[in-house]
Amino acid sequence: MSLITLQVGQCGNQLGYSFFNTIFEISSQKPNAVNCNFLEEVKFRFFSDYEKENEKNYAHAILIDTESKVIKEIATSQKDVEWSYRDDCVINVQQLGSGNNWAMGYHCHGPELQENVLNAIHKETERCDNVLGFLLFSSVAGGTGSGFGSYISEVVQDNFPSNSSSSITVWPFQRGEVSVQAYNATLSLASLQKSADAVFVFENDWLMKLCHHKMGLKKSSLNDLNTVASQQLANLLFPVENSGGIAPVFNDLLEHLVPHPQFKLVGLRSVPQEPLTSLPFSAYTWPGLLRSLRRMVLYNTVIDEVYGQCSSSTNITNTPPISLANLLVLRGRDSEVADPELLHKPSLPYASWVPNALRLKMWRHSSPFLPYDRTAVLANNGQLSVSCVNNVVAKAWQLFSYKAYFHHYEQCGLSKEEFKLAVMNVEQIIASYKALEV
Ligand SMILES: Nc1nc2c(ncn2[C@@H]2O[C@H](COP(=O)(O)OP(=O)(O)OP(=O)(O)O)[C@@H](O)[C@H]2O)c(=O)[nH]1
Ligand SMILES: [Mg+2]
Repeated sequence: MSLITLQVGQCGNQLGYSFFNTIFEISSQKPNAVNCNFLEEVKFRFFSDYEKENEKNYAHAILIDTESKVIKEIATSQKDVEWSYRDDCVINVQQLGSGNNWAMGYHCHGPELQENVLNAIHKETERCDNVLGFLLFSSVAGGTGSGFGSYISEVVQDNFPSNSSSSITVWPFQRGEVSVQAYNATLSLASLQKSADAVFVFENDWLMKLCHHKMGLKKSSLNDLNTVASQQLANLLFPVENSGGIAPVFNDLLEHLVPHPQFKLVGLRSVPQEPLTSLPFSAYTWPGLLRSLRRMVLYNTVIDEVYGQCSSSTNITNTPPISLANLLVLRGRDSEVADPELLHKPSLPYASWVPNALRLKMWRHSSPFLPYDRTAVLANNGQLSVSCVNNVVAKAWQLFSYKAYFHHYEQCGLSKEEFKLAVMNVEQIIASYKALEV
């Protein structure tokens, strides 16, 4: 039962590479009696079996870019690791990228490269016993990851309708380096909302904050941001146990987290957050970790700062964010005795139409994650992830009202009507989240 990853554009490829490194490193730990099955299962979910003749495990991944630099760099650093991407899983046109232009990625490179990408995906699916679903890694700010990524997501939906597909999207720094990032992000989300089953939102500003805190770094590189995001994602996607029978899998996760197709935005929060160097002096308890997560949801922050000091000013409604669904994954010692209801004490606000029994699910595994005794990651679908979308669409509309840079998009085949429709669709997503009531 495997997940196939599609890495698109610079960010998609760099984050994807970091993700596979994280998984491989963890799954290659020395097994003991408790975790040997778990480690095998982790590897099996993301890598092929060990191939003796090549002395490698191969990642279930397709690499896609419209310029060569990043994929070349990955190929070079691959020489030092024990896993690899397959040569026939690389779709790399030697061009100059998509120039931070969603329309170039979507309307030009998309149709041109669709067949190559589809062939590579078909080959990879044939190498897997059973495909659980697709994960599409990309940034929404550039041209290739956002535009070509949107196109591929639609192609996957059309060609593999019985498989789930989720988008792992990186949201740009608010004071971003790409002047048209608001156009690209708006167009991407409008497309992904239709083609993906869930859109996991990783905001670069939040990741940066986590790096300062978790790694104790004053200045973080994109690589550091990717490590933090990869660890959160791996923690969520690794196998879990179920005492009562069949263990839940990826599609159960999506089914729980996305109770209605208008609401697909999922954000992650995780604890503990201390730098590794502080670990010997830390004693985490499940009640303490769950209370931390609860505060992070309540105050809409990624760091559990001192109680009550973080305002909910980043929230779209200036009140505690309302959730539709939470999935809590606990890993490590005594996870079977942790009480998930601690997350609800006192209660977190939920949308009134979600029945009590479907609001919070908890999954667990006794194997610890990384060097932590106990970890918890919370996947939340709710108002938590909407502020970044709200900011972006407002900026996109402002740019459009000045017709700023829009001719570049028109040259690549995007009409004003198509753009206005995308803005309307994204505004509709925001309005739906804003209208949630407890
Ligand atoms: N977290 C993270 N963000 C990245 C990384 N690389 C680029 N970004 C962000 O992604 C956005 C730019 O998108 P890219 O992925 O570089 O663009 P692209 O998809 O290659 O598209 P073109 O270069 O225009 O063809 C900016 O907001 C960057 O901050 C990365 O490795 N990690
Ligand atoms: Mg690029």
